[in-house]
Amino acid sequence: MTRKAFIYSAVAVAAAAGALSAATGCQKAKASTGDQPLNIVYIMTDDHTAQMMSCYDTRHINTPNLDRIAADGVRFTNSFVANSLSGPSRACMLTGKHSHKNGFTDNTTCVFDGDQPTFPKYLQRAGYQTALFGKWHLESLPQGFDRWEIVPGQGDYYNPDFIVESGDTVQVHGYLTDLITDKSLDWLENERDKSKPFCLLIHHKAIHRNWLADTAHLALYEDKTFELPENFYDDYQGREAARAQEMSVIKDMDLIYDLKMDRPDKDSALKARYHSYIDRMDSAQRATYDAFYAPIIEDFYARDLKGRELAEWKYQRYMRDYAKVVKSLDDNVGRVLDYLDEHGLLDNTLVVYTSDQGFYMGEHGWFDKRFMYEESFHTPLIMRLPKGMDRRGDIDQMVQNIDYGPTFLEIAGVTEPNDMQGVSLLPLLKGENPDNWRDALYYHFYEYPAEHMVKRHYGVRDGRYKLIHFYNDIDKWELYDLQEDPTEMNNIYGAEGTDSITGLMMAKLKDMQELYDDPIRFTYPIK
Ligand code: SGN
Ligand code: CA
Repeated sequence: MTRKAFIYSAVAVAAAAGALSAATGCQKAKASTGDQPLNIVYIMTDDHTAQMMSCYDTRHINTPNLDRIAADGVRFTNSFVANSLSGPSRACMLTGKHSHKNGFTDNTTCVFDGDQPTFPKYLQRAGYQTALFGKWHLESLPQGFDRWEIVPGQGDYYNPDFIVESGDTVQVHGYLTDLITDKSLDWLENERDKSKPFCLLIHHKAIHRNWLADTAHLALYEDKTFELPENFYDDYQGREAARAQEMSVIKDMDLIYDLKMDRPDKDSALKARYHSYIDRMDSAQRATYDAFYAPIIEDFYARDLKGRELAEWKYQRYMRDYAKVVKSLDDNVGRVLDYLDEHGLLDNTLVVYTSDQGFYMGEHGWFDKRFMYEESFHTPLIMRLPKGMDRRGDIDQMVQNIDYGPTFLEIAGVTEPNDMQGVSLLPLLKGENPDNWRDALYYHFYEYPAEHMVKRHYGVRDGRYKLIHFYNDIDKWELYDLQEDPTEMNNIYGAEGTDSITGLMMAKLKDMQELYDDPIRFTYPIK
């Protein structure tokens, strides 16, 4: 294959022009759907992946309340993030911009510049009451909210601390998913100015590592055997960056911290961290917790599992813990829906449920996220629609978390000019099928070297193909045909017969990097 022969094709140029007109917000500034401005309830969870929501995937667990949202509205089947990590995703969502534009590229080195424009600030200026409860993870304090309470950093599942507006930290007794919901409902009922429209952001820590379930749900799923992904024992052939990661269920899951096999005579790298979390429990919580795990721990060490038996035992425990944490989340989403219903707010409120990114549930043998591969590039996105938005069922257009801000602004009728890079989804919610919808998405991940050791990469995905470039201390390209190889096991970059599609995808990538003005770009044509 002669790389210099790649042609910057007319097709790709035309596609880029379409993406540009969409990205500059050509549909902006239409009025909202009715006379009264719509309320927005935005529920964002952490690391909740579509494989663990029954409205997307029925193999593993039931999530009846999440399914209610999808049933009364829409399910996006091609919903993605721009940078699959918590802080970066939150910054993209708030600003409507890719990471290089909002400045928050990774969790470890960045502090969010809270002075920059965000959708809550625009809504507030337009007369909305704005509030935020839960995980924030942007290092600087929130701006643009009439009311907020956040957890420090990742937050704690048990008896967590909250940072309140005075800057003080207050410990609250209970389980975090319940508490975030309690605070949100209390604001809706007792604190907001009911004469104004509102935008409420409910940001859960769940289902983040290390998947500590509410004691009330510990017994769930213990009899269930979860189906093992077919590529659980992936050997990463032809994918050097995938081989280099440290997020393997087999190798990197900590027996104590992740899998709770704690015993005084056992040690592990993350045992101290585990104790810093479970030591927050009060004596009643701890007694229930210890009583549940004691027989599992004894059985585990007595069996002395090895090889695939040990690997699959780890996978089953991981799946069970994650599923138990989802149970609290689903119940609490149900509480919010019930409140809105009982108070006559559903007809006039858009309810959004999404996550800061997707997650691996053993696919490629992994937990965690970060890669541009499908499971973590995707994020679930379902919306319960108010009166006047008639679309129901699946929306298949490619959407990204930079689109949420433009959507909320258009819904609120905000016409103030802004330089957001996302596109309003409102036409899709109204049942329109814009023919200039974007035909490709851009992705860029930066956090390396860091935990889990996923190398820096950027890439482009269209409806069929995905091209990824891993860079920094590596220079490797990967190309996937998602139609032929949906689990991305076969990197066809450089394979015979792929020259023209590689050229087309390179051209799309170049267009995207120009369109979004990313200062980190590959040199084209490749030397
Ligand atoms: C923590 C976790 C990681 C996880 C990051 C980022 N380690 O550092 O496993 O990838 O958060 O997650 S832990 O030992 O502290 O649990 S993110 O969703 O917040 O970006
Ligand atoms: Ca996350």
